[in-house]
Amino acid sequence: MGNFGFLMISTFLVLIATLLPYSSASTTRRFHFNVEWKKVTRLCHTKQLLTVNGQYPGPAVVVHEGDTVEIKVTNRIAQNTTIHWHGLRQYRTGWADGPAYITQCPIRSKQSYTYRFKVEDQRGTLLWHAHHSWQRASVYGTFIIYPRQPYPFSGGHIQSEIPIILGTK
Ligand SMILES: [Cu+2]
Repeated sequence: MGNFGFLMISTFLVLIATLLPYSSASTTRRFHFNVEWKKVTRLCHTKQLLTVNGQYPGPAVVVHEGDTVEIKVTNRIAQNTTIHWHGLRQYRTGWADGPAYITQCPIRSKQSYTYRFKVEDQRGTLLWHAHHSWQRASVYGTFIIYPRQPYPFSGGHIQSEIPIILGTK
């Protein structure tokens, strides 16, 4: 092997060593949403409520800036559905945004769709909600993006947090 060959291999190894820490640093966070009916009792009245995983409000999606997010949504009702990640910037993944008939076909009954996107250059408390017909009246939840650590405020840690979702019916 000549000097040139050795130089090429050395350069290649240095390149691999430089890139490895970055490729393994990214975390993928996975969630499974079942859109389903649930019997709910409030103030002595029981009625069917459209929910995700039987929860109202639905499950919180909690991620960190830089994470890849995979949310598999399974439609367990008779009507079509989709979920929209409200306020989230989709960089090069517009098809994962969620509005039915705008960025995707609706998820049909008994079918699933996996939303896959990376959360980049954004942080804070957002909202996800159903984006088909009026399902958003009860199908919604928080989407929390923590900033990269250390946190950019004094003390560097969170004392307490209470997500508040404002909804109408
Ligand atoms: Cu929205």
